[in-house]
Amino acid sequence: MGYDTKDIRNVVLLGHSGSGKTTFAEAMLFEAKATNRRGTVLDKTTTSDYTNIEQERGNSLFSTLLHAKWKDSKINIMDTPGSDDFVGEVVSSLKVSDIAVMLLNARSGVEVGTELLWEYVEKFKTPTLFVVNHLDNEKADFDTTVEQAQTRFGKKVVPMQYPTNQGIGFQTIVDALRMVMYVFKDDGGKPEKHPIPESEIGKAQEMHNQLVEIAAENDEGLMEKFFEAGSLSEEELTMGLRIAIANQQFFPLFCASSERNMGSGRIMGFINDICPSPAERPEAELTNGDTMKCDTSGPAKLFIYKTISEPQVGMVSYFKVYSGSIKAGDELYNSRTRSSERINQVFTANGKNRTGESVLKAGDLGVTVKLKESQTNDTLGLKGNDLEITPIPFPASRFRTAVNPPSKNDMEKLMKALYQIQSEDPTLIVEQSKSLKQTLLHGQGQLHLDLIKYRIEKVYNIQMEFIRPKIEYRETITKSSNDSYRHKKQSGGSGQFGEVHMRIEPWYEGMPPPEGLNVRSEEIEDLPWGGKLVFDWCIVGGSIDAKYSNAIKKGVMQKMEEGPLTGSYCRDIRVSIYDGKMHPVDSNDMAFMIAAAQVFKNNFNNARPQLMEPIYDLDILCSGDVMGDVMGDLQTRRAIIMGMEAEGHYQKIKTKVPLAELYKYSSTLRSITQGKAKFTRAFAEYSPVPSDVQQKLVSAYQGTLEEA
Ligand SMILES: Nc1nc2c(ncn2[C@@H]2O[C@H](COP(=O)(O)OP(=O)(O)OP(=O)(O)O)[C@@H](O)[C@H]2O)c(=O)[nH]1
Ligand SMILES: [Mg+2]
Repeated sequence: MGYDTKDIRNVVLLGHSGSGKTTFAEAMLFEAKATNRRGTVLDKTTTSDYTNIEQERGNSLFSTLLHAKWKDSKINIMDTPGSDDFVGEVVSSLKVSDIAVMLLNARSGVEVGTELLWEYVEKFKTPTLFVVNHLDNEKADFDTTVEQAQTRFGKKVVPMQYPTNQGIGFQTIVDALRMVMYVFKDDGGKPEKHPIPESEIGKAQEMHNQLVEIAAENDEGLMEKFFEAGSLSEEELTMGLRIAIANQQFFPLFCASSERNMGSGRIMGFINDICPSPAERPEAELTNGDTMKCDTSGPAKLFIYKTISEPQVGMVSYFKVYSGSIKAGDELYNSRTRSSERINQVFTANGKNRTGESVLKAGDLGVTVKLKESQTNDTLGLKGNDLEITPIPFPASRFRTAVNPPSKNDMEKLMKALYQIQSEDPTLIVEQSKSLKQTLLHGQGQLHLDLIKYRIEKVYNIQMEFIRPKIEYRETITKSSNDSYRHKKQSGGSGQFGEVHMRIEPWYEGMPPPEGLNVRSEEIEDLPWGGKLVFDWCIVGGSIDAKYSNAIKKGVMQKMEEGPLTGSYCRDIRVSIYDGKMHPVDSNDMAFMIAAAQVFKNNFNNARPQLMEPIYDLDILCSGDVMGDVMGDLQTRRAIIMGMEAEGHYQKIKTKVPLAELYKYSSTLRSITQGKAKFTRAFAEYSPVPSDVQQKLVSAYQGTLEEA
């Protein structure tokens, strides 16, 4: 029959690695009786981390779909990886979730992963609950954790609960909304409800009053009621908090020890009672700018947020029903591929276990298998209604490596496998670089690429080796040069003759016309690899017929594509053709092309050529205590520090660093900061290579030319 939209809750678990998401998910399933045994990460028995590689590593690497029934609700739970390398899994899960649960480790407070995840929560405007977990740890510090959360995420983070005996003996939580004290048995589970002891009543009442105020503040009617009566009924309180949470005006904070199975039941109760159903969130955005209501009576529409191929099954697609309902046997239309897809079966999932369902209604999350061509980010709907849900904004890559090409036969297999993985994981980008003559993989970090390698080797049975990627240099000039070249060849019958006089100058925006020359026509080329070629035809008196100008430009382009210094692309050059000679019989396109290429090269070498390298903007967020190590390391990477600012107990460093110095940066940063730093990077510009580096690169290239 399927769950009604109003009874569905889509929850994503977020948090720095090790904050306890997978253990918490396990506790939720167990408390909701969706499982009859509580697995542990240590024993490799959790429902969520079911893949071999996750169990080998003891970390989540994929987002896993789970679900549990709590009171009236079907709570869909997505347990995500905390490691920054797999942030793609987080972003896609956030896209389809309506509630985020952010776990904090009571021992370490707000961690760098928490900070970065918060940026995504803000982007998606997801209503969020905080859970302070690990309260049974002997170094647990609830107050500091709350304080850090409020400093970083604002005063809208408001505790609903607090522990009275955190640390090894942790077993009691005072709940300021319900005004009771929960006392757990040693092995957790359902707590006993006790009256709040005298000594705690004052504090609990103060917290309760704050919650009442929050409830009243977010609704005019409630506000009036509050002023008149001085309080709110339980129902009104619930209604007010519901509005406050849905509008991101209130981020309630809860207590838990997921290891000891304490706290998850109350949080599921809260999710059931107060958190929004998919229909209570803003309407879904469509690519045409419209929005769409989450309504089971609307036209059927689903959005694929994740796909993965399983050895025995083939393609497994995870989706959210955005409108209408989805049944086994439905024939839907994919507007990207313009072909129809049959939904043979629909399932709900608890990790690797799938249960067939007859129907899934609007708002629900589900799984189907064996779709033909549909991928992550595709919308499937009724034919004739091809409105698409806006795609998941996957983050830009931060890591690149090259693949050591195996034998030709294996290379074909490898490329096929890589493109397959890329279609499942949009944070992997496979690039066959023509100019570098290398196959490059762009991803989120060393761990991310290691996982790709693992899958290639284990699933596809192909050996893959990573090597250092080459850098895409650019070549340009720094002064002008005039020269001429005559190409003349006499061999038997008709010969070849072309003579070209050429000036080359460094091009810049708004430069004056070439001095002393008369420009008859100008072509401005935006080069596909960036920068410009400006080609001025300045021939007066017909010394070269204008019909040869194309051939001459071609000769120039040939050299621009394979620059004289290192064979890299050239850019930002103005070429002026001001004189030359033709022969009535022997001149032809080929002759002028050769002459132009040669005079360009000679000119180039005389024009103080300069190698340019890609520079990246690198923004690092690190905890204050590792700042010195991060800065010290940056000094060895030719980095230019653009700015630094404190963000709570974190430091944000803005730098510009040459790409050549960023090889394996993510691993180095992780190891020098023990994981207390994260970074993003984006291409910024090309800038001149220092002369000693240039010399080395040029002689290396000249060496390869001689060998050839
Ligand atoms: N003492 C204690 N240990 C916990 C608690 N929650 C989790 N752990 C332990 O901390 C470790 C990490 O827990 P996970 O549940 O794997 O953490 P996670 O957030 O899923 O980590 P990633 O998947 O790497 O992002 C495991 O060994 C858990 O047993 C807790 O509340 N108390
Ligand atoms: Mg996990």
